[in-house]
Amino acid sequence: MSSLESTGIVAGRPLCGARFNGPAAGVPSPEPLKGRLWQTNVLQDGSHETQRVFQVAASEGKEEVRRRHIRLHMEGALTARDKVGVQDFVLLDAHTSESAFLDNLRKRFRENLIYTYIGTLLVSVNPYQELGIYTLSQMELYQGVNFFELPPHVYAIADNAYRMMCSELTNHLILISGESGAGKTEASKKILQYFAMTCPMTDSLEIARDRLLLSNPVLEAFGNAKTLRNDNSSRFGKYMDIQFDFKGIPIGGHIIGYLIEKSRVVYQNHGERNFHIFYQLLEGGEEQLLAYLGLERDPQLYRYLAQAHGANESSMDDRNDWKTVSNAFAVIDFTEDDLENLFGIIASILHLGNVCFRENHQGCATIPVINEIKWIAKLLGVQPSALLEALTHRKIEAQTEEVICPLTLENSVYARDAMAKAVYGRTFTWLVNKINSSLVNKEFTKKTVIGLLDIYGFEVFDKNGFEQFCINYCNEKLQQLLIERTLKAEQAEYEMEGIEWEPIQYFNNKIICDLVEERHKGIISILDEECIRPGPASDLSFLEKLEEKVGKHAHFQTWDNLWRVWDSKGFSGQGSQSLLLMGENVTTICLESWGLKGQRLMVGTQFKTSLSSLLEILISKEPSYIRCIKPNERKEPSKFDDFLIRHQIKYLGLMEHLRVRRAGFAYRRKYEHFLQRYKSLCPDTWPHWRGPPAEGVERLIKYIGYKPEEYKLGRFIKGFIHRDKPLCPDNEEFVVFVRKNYILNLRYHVP
Ligand code: AOV
Ligand code: MG
Repeated sequence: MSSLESTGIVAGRPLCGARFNGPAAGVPSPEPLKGRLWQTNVLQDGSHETQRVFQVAASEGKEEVRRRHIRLHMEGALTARDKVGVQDFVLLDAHTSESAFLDNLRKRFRENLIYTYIGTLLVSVNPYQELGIYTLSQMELYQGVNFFELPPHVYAIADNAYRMMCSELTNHLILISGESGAGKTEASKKILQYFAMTCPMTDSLEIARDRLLLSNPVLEAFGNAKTLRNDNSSRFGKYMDIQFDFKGIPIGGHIIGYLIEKSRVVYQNHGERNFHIFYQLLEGGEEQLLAYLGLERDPQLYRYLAQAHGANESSMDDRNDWKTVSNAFAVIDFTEDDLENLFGIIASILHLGNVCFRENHQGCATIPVINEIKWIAKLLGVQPSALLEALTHRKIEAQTEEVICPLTLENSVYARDAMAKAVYGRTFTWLVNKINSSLVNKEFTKKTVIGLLDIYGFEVFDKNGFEQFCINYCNEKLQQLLIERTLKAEQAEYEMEGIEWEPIQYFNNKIICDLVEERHKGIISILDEECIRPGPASDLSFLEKLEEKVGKHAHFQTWDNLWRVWDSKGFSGQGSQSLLLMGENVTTICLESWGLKGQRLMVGTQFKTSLSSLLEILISKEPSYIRCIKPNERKEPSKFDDFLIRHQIKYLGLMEHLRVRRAGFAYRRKYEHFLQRYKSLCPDTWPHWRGPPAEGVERLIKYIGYKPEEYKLGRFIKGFIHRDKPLCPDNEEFVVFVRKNYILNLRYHVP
């Protein structure tokens, strides 16, 4: 038995960072290598199931909990691997099939183990039930612990990002993706809570922490809604920076909101609801407030709430949520005036929806009952006559003057709904800005951030509008980013380093992104052209243009006045991987344009632009990934729908990711850093190595007993490109690659 295969778990704080780019923060150098050892068992396939136990000098109590936890996990892993599966897919047999992948996920799900790693990427399956795994003691457990020492958890991802940020003073990003209802928003909330509860804190900064936490319920009230796929579905994209000072104290934050689904204000699919805030206000609002706003409690009295019949079957506790939101407003510094204005607007929208039109003899729209108009005018502080005119007339700019024309009944209804949507959209933007001004911390100039991205997940309904197109396009872009950074960049790095490597095939969805966004040729460009072309634009003429310009594209199809983009020829013919569907009224929605430095930007282009600036933000940070999976369509606990999950494994590219991870080298360090960190494991290099670092590393690795296939030494490269850092010609680096983190985590000896 080589020294590696023997036992070998060392006490002390974790010795190597879970990720290949560095040690965990606050981790002392490996000098104090004393303490207890734990048995590590090598399984037949050479993998290791046990977790290293180490001592945490600071807290015996915590250590006890951790040890018990690890023991339990160990027992589980060793005696019942068949039952609970493996906690890292990398440990599955060498030629893992999709079925084996699915089996492992299923086994774990049955045991309520919803998290599994693929290397450092976390796969999470929505349990649709409270599991008791987000307690304070769990949070404590994961603090400062190396990735593979405890069962996979979203806290491990959070903690790792935090520690890396603290030690290397770099900005980080936790990118959460998955389809609608897969658990992204929940994961992002758990991460935020983790930081709030575990980071160091001072009295004066407690308020900043509370505001960060409480921004969530407020934004969810206004930006989330019940859909057929998720009772609390995010209807906007959210990117949040949590800012930390140099001591790692959370000091503030900043939020960017992306394209709120405004159409929901006036229309919802059958069984869905409008944004939560409307129901919360009616259900929980104080009598006095409702009287002031002229509202009744029953949602059925309002057209914008009643039409989809979704209000009755909600799992949301609107009354309780109202209390949470009211309390949050107080902490986030909303004044009485702010709230009066805000709820004045929300109430106005409900009144607006109830405005009815009638056709007069000339075929023009009139408003026979003006009760609602009076309420809106009062609440918004406008003249009733101006409002009446805005709803039933439109201005046409003739050459020298403005002409006021009456609207038809149909156009008035459209104007009413457009007004409601515009008002809501702007109110949401105002809300985000207002929250930001309370989160910003001007005192600290030097700060690092951890970004959290929680967007609306991929979704397809029976009826899909322009918003679904944008949402799904956004998901394609994120998938593209993931492919670029994990699959493509990873393989390119091996090539550059001269590491022997058999390329792994993957489906690159760039072709889908190009189809949507390419300049002059993509769908968004075609849409813009159609909208600004003189003469009437209609969905039909747009459809014709699409047929003409992209009709022959392998991933595009039109039928029955609908069109879709999809990937039916996905990676190795595995069926539908990406899908974008489109309903009617595209051109009308896209004609909604607004001024920007004198230009008029179409909504699609605007979205594309904001997405590309989001990607710039994302690319500039060191990423961690959480891939969320939805277990069934019925929002039920314990139901593992093989077909649905297999489909997600495919289009999330998890198998490809696993292949790259498995064949790849999870851990890589510059020679000097590697040597510095592990020199104590070999008498030749301990305490000092005087020769070239590369030789020292070779000596060390041989002494430890790594097999040749377990490590590779990178070649000397001038201008080595490290991930996103630009080529830097003076930076000569040597890199050592080690295949599995486990090797370093679990197998070393005290010399
Ligand atoms: P999403 O963010 O991915 O969908 P959510 O995070 O809102 O999905 O999760 C949907 C629901 O699943 C939640 O409201 C919870 O009831 C349940 N859930 C999710 N994660 C957990 C968990 N870890 N533990 C217990 N229950 C959970 V969307 O915003 O629709 O794309 O667009
Ligand atoms: Mg969500």
